Amino acid sequence: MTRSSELSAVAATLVAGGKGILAADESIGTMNRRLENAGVAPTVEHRRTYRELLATTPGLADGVSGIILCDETFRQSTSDGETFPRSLSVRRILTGVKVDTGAKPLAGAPGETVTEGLDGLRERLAEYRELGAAFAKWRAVLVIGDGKPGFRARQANAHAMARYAALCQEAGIVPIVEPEVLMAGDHSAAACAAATAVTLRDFFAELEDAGVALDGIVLKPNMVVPGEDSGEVATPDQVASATVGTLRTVVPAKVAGVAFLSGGQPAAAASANLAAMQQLATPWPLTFSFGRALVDPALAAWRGDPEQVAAGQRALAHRVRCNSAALQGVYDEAVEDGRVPA
Ligand code: 5MM
Repeated sequence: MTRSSELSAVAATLVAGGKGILAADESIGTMNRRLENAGVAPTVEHRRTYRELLATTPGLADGVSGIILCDETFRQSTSDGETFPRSLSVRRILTGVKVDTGAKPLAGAPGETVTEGLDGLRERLAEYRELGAAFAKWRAVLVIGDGKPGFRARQANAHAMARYAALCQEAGIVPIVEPEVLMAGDHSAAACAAATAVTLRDFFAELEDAGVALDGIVLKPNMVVPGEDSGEVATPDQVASATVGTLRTVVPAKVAGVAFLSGGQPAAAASANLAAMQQLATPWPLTFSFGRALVDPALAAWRGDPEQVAAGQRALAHRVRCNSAALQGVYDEAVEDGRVPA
């Protein structure tokens, strides 16, 4: 298999078969805050135990094609002494790794950020691949309001993203390209659609200029939703139509697949929106790459109690079942309430 066909095969595997991606790559600071909010001491061992709970959930591979880890977890081991990548491989789950080093204030663009992490990336990617990474993730963060996302933030982030994606493909790793337009704010769904469209347009221009093979990437965008403080309510059909309508205008058909982030939406809303999108025609498979909408119920059920590991795993398995049902067109209230198996 040539390197480019290997990349497109891995990208296709990530988005196919009624499966999606679990984003468990919170940076240490974010993970610590989430643990503390759940009443769990923010220690290395608790971060490891929590990720082991997620990764070893029985039946996870039925609905999850890949898990994104942060560097810390990637290098840790599960209780049986296997590294996380090896443990996932045994479970038929691909390992991904977040390779950016976070969003930092962008000079000349007050209130906006640029995601960093290009220094030494070629060497880091070679090591990640050697240790079992099949795919990687880089997240750019764009905000809406007062002329934002502005040209400088879009341009700087798009350029960095394209350099990251090209380096990944050179290393034989599928890049997940995540330009997240945040839900934070009181903007309308129409403003979100406009910001998402202009952002994606800039990102794809840079990806193409950098020679990135689009059939060897997975796009991880936000859904088109109203700002969380807008008071506007959008039904799943409205979210689906606005999201798919926006993506169809700017995302090339060659892209291997689209795996949405949840962005802070309630878990059930994210599933309902994903289900509604499956009813619309698109040139790419649409799936999930949720973080909070998959793991928040598991963290709340576990709360650091060794006696509640199974409860945490049941909570994650339920969310995975709901989202897998959404992909297969069989998601409804009964599935959400756990009254019928999907
Ligand atoms: C899991 O969170 C990811 C890493 O975030 P930080 O580096 O800021 O800690 C994040 O990139 C995540 O993959 C996406 O935001 C999608 O997560 P949600 O919760 O929005 O689905």
